[in-house]
Amino acid sequence: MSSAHIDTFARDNLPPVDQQPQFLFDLPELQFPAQLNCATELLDRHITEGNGDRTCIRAPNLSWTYADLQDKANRIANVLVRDMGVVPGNRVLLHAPNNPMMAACWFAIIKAGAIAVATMPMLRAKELKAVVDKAQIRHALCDAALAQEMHNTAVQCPGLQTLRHFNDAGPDSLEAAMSRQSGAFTNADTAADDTCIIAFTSGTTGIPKATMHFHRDVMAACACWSRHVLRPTADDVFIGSPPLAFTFGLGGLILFPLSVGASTVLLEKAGPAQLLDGIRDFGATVLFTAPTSYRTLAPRGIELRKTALRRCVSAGEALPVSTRTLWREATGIELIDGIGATEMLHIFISADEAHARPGATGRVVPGYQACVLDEQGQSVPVGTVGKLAVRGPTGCRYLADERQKTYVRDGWNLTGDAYRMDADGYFIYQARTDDMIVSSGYNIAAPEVEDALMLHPAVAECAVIGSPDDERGQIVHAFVALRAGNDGNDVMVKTLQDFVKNTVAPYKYPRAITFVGTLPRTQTGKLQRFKLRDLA
Ligand code: 3UK
Repeated sequence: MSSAHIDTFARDNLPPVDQQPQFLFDLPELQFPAQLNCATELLDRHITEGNGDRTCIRAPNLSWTYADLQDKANRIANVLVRDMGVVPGNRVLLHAPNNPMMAACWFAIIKAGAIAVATMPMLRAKELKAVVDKAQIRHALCDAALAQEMHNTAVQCPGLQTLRHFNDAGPDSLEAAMSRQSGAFTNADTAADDTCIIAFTSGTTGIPKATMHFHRDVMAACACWSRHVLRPTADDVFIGSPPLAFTFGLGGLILFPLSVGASTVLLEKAGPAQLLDGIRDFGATVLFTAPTSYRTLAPRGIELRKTALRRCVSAGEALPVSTRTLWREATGIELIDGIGATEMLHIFISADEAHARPGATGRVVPGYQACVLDEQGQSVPVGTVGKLAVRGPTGCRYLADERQKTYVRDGWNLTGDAYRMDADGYFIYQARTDDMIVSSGYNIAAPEVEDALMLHPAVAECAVIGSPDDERGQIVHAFVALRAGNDGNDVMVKTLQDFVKNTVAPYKYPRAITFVGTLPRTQTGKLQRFKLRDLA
């Protein structure tokens, strides 16, 4: 393999070989050529194969064919290389809400052999600066709507040399520069193991970590979970809420639809109301969003049944049985649950609608191996709770980070999740390993208590943590958001406590209950239990 990177920063900062996970390429679809540019496979290939006229990206008042997207991406790639001085291996910051121009910029960066570092639109200058510093970024493409925060960042980051704004009509805009460039571009001849994206972990705690993924990793995600579990066709229309800066969104809204020549709907705002409108107006067939969003959308089941929606994917956090049932009863669609991680790029344990088992995330995705380990790193018997370990064609490569040694042990990726596996190879989620509550010597998984509470009709959302307690070490403490029309009083506390005692083993009941209006969540829809710990 010969690297196309002139700037060798990514390769220089890979974890030492002995700290990297073991990679598996057993499947025939994982035999990648030495030179591989994933933009050629995902985008240009369709034009070469005569499908340039097919719809690729849709958004309110906009529709681009594959040829349109290629033209935009090529022009931007020319701007990057000729105007901005980007060379292969440079990192390019991409800051925008999900929209067509952001997708075009993403492809332009990959085509140029540079490394896309996408960031969530809500990030503030302080957080953006941390990204720029960590990935040593000199070039940025930013949506004009986020110009103010980008400006505040640039002021604090002298290393940031070039910046262009898009979705902007001004004379200095990216669009103006694009109009002066050709729509032809020869993609950088990158090695399959050249880094093409640096993804920051959304993180529910602590300092964000930067993960590096290669061109072949991007294609592997398409070849494994998407090809074997989702099985989309060229006629599918994808839609969803996760930001493209979150690899769940990148896969679900760009990589997987484009890998099969399907189309994707990009929405800047994708709350339940916008999703519902989008599903109806664009005839979406495949939906990607988080469990909480399925709960909010479920009451609109009658309208959803009239749409073309056929596949619904849930990831990001554990899917409660009650949410799976709620969605099935409301829409007639069985959810596809899947656990993925930024470190692994995408989903590695999942089940399609025909194989879904309530309470289980699913079975290991073709191309991956998974097992459950004890504290000593030994495999535990079927049914025993332990640490989830996975390996496959993708895996954890933190950029210059000591935490590599914690995530990867003996070639296995340790995701930080407690799981048990049943005799049929289904993996049953328990908790994040740090969300296991130990009360009077009992191990209690926070999500199990949450699932029980969620079954009560008065409960809209809830979160459970272990609060320090002199007598018991920790006690189960629930934070509950009630549905409209219910009062958070002592009677309700007693009602919910009794309800949990009757649903799961009584020792798991929440000894403390705090009523809240909403629960703290990350931009990717993940519960921030650490914020509740501060509160408690
Ligand atoms: C948790 C789940 C139970 C789990 C992600 C799909 O969430 C993604 O990546 P992150 O790096 O977080 C990883 C952690 O989130 N988790 C995710 N999905 C599930 N827990 N059931 C699930 N279905 O703790 C995991 O370790 O933000 C998800 C695809 C790409 C992703 N990056």
